[in-house]
Amino acid sequence: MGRALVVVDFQNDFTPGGALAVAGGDEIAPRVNALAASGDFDLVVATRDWHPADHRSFRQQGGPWPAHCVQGTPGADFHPAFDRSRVEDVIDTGVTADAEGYSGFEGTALESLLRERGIDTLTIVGLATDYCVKHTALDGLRQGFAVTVDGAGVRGVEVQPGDSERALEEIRAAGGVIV
Ligand code: VGL
Ligand code: ZN
Repeated sequence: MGRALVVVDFQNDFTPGGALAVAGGDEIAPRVNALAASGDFDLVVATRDWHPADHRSFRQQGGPWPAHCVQGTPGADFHPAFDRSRVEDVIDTGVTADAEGYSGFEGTALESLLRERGIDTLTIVGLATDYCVKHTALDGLRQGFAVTVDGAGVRGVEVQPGDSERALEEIRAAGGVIV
């Protein structure tokens, strides 16, 4: 009956100045760090968007996004304000050219890691509300985890205004809790 904190893609390219900047993406740091240090979690894991240079989601390959989070580049590094001292595992997503990888569960060891550690309850924070946070939360719910998304610990890309609110609504409709 364990609880995990899942910090999604808190990386330079998703924060102001980055290739796919999320407005206010850096502002989540105090909340993320406080949750990680709270002692409320049996496990803290971080996901990382970790793409090859020819990833299919990039515009030069016909995808929707500017090149971002290219493996080994500064943009793919965790944001410097993210205190990773409590992070036990890092889960990389979208690591091959044709893997979309919006969800931390897609093609990764995240589910088996959580099961091994007896985790049944997830709190999710990070970037971006309307993409990787949303897909990670929905997959977690599908796999039977109780899922809470912490509103102060997430920010969205908002390709269309209202995308983040709609994403949170979808998570709620699927059984998640937004606090
Ligand atoms: C993300 C767009 C592209 C995210 C990742 O982390 O939400 N969004 N790749
Ligand atoms: Zn990506």
